[in-house]
Amino acid sequence: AEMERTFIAIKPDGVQRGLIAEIISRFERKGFKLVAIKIVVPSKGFAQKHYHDLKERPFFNGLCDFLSSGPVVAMVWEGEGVIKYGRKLIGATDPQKSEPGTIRGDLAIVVGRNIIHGSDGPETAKDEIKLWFKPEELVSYSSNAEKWIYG
Ligand code: DAT
Ligand code: MG
Repeated sequence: AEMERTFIAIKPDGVQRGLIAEIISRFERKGFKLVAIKIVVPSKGFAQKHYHDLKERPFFNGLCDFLSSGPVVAMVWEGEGVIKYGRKLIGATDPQKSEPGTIRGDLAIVVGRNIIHGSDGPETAKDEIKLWFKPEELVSYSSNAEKWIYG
């Protein structure tokens, strides 16, 4: 199995709406493995670092204010194809365009409150995991379910 890791964050709206367990359970039931998790209130400067690719966009300031407005559940999930498939589980950026069955499709309505973040590729996954977690916060372990998930 070609194991990958991706960075997933439940944003302040998802936390405040009580959707932590709902979101974790979708990744967990799929068969992905949780290898790091913490709850933090990012500073605005940290949010700007996280979203640095978007700094020229008109919504950048509001986005960074929002991400730093309350607790965020930061996670690293591991599994075969988890970067790309994690984005599929999340759905399109604009919840109006997200398919039903996706996290944003089922649980959000507007783009500015789309409840979850997921890395968009291998390079951003690596950078975001490094930004949010120290190496020792990532836990490598084997799960007994793996042989039933991957065969
Ligand atoms: P994604 O979170 O799907 O990777 P992105 O990286 O393009 O989307 O943008 C990051 C976040 O910025 C997104 O989750 C919500 C916000 N955002 C994106 N486009 C926006 C827009 N047109 N207006 C307001 N907020 C927007
Ligand atoms: Mg993005």
